[in-house]
Amino acid sequence: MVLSASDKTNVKTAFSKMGGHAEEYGGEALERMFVTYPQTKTYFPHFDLSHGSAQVKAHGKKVAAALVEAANHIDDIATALSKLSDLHAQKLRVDPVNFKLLGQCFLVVVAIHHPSVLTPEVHASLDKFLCAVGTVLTAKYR
Ligand code: HNI
Repeated sequence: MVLSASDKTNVKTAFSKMGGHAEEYGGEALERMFVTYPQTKTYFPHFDLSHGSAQVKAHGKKVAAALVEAANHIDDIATALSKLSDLHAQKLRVDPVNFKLLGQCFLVVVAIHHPSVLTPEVHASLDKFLCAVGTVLTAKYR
């Protein structure tokens, strides 16, 4: 998954337009993932997954912060997310298909809140970026 120079610019611009809202978008993306793809709930048996759950919001903040961190270190996402990669591979062992599902939900949330940001080009760049993040978080599975 090679991001071109314009992909990198598109991703950084998109996150800067999201501004401080990225954190709540993380929670919205998680809620959509749990509702639309209920099999993803199996990884969170210890969470309250009901609408408006404080746990989901708090977790969404963490996920979004990791995405912002990755966008800020877009030339070396593997190093930026190294600890998270260890966690997802060694402890959580989330099936890689689920990263695609969360990525799609995040794109939908961006589309809803920022329709003008999500041109086809930016959509494609964000999709590549989210795939790259998923690849990093599943890279150490063995
Ligand atoms: Ni994920 C924990 C980031 C995809 C299941 N995950 C985290 C944490 C971050 C994070 C940050 C908190 C780590 C910590 O507390 O130190 N996760 C990300 C990112 C993506 C992602 C950036 C992809 C964009 N995680 C997924 C997916 C699933 C998933 C697709 C399962 C469907 N993650 C988890 C679970 C935890 C978790 C489970 C532990 C939650 C807890 O607090 O118990």
